[in-house]
Amino acid sequence: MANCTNLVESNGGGSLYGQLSSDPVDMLLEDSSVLAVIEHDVPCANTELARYFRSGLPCLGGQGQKEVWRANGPVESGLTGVCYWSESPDYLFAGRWLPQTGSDIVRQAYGELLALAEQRGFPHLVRFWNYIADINQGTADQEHYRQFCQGRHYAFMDSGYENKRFPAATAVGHRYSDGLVCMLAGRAACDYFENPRQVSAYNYPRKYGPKSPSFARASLNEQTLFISGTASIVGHETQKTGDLPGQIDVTISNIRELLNSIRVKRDISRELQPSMLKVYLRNADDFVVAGEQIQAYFGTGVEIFYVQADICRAELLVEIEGICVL
Ligand code: 3EB
Repeated sequence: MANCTNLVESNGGGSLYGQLSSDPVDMLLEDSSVLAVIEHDVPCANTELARYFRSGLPCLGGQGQKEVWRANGPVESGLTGVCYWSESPDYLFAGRWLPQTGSDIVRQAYGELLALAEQRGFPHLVRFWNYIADINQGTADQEHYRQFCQGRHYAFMDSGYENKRFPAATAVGHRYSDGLVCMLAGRAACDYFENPRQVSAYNYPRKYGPKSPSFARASLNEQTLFISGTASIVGHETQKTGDLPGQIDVTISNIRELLNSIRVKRDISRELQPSMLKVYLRNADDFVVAGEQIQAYFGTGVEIFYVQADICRAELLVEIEGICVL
């Protein structure tokens, strides 16, 4: 491809590749090895197409506006109910639009996605990306994020998923009316990891909402580690409210500690470095300052992509997700 940066060069099994691209969507979709294109910097609205999704998140910096997930052979795609899906021999990617907010629609959407993964023979959840409309709108337990967490919790319970099988995830917000849930699932088992510095999200106390968030801090599929959206949270408490550089420091320390604990568990001697980071900033104006701080920390070996997004707790200014090849 002409205009691509690799997110995952190879995952050991060599059958899933992630890239950032500035190629036109039509050109990307002509390639039958493309599992999914997620375009940023365009409104989040139902594309009515399999393999093509829109996040609703403005781009701030980095190479290209599209995330591209590819398999190493032709993919099959289709529509089941209202879930758009595509699959390679090893992976299923599916997207389900959310025409409104609230717990019930999320429960239904997640129920459909989990059933699809089961039916098509991909029972191992790798990663979810959730793009939620007006995520911080609504007060107390009616806040859209809390309603989202409640619906997701019930769907996982309905489908018999235990905490220990929750995958990595990100849940961020935009200002468009449609929400979107994207799911990556695999045929092969994943390992799921928690962060020693953080209370597991599924054990967060009641004060954060009626049902705790259902996700793991990282999923390992073959040799690819998917790091969940990570923020300035230690234990379960937000750190450095109102202090962007402080939040970035805590977030990076959290990622470091997560990677180090995985390194020790897997008996790896070298330090683990992410190959790609995606940075979500609440305030677009913070891009230059945040970019300098994050770039200075990670240097040039890491591909970093910046988008504007609302983050699930109103006081959080930054969230960082990533990929690391073990
Ligand atoms: C946190 O650690 C920050 O609800 O799916 C990060 C990643 C966050 C995923 C989710 C939420 C989610 O609680 C927020």
